[in-house]
Amino acid sequence: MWALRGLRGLRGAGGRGPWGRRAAHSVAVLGAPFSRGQSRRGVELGPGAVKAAGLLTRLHRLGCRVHDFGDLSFTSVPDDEIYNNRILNPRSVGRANQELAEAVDRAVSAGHSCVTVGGDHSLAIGSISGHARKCPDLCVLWVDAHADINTPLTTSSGNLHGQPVSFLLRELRDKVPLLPGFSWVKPCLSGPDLVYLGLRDVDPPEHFILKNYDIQYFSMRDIDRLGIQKVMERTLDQLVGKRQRPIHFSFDIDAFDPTLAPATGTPVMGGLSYREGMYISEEIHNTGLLSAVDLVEVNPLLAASDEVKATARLAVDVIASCFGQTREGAHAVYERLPGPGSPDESDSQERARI
Ligand SMILES: [Mn+2]
Repeated sequence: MWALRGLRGLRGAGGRGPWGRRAAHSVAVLGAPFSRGQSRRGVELGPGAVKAAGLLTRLHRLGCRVHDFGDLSFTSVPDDEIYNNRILNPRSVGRANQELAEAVDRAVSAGHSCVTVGGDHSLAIGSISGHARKCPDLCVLWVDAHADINTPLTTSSGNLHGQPVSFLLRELRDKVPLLPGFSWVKPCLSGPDLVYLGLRDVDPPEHFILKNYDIQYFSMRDIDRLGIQKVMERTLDQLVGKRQRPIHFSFDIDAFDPTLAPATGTPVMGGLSYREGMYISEEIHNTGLLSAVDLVEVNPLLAASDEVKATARLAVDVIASCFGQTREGAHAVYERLPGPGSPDESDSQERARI
């Protein structure tokens, strides 16, 4: 059983029940203040910023049953030596992700949709692994400027936030060395279970992997060419067209254009517009199959305070759209339009006549 089983069969109905009311989501919100998958200070403050922008209230107002799981406190690993002259903080990243995997597994097993707020994108190793324990047939939509699929042998930065997907793919098993702290990680995805959206900064080895391992991706150029509607149609067709299964939505805030999301560590020009971002999230909601979300890479130390607020608000908008916020409006709590003959009105007219 996975979190949103009750919404099955509502695809195309805007996620609403037969009476126009939304089925309530039960949502666990998990803060993951982790930054050691990359080298810039501040991304561990992301969960605080996104919560300060009103995440819990927004979900509550949408009619979700919200369970605030607080922030994980990750075990610190002293003397985390560089691995193979290249990989930074392997034991810290391995350990934090092991802890996150357990938390996500618990949340999903308790029947919640799990929202992990990062933190850097190395967290997807734990979040997807934990989700897959309960939902082994899950699929992943990865929205990002980057493919994050370097292996520890192809990375040029040594930062593990650029490598999480390589640890998750079965096809790359024999290309990825065992890092200290990673012995618990078991690849849980195959190429066809994954689609990328928003790519525009892909390293040559990553491009080689995408092409040679038959991984579907829609770069920003593809979005320019096809339009976001067609791109989402093809994406969902591949992931859940043949069989319904839980969706893991892994959203890096740097997928957006830096003019919209400046407070992030590796911004790249030419990203998603606000409307494209909302459309993607709304379509994910409309499947009725969303089971877990990662919202990562908001870094409050890398921009001015109003820019940080705008970036965090954008993150909240993405998550809210995943859980039923619509741009055309909704009337979840509004059941009857008052008319001249409604009881209150006739009482007052009666009184007026007397
Ligand atoms: Mn990323």
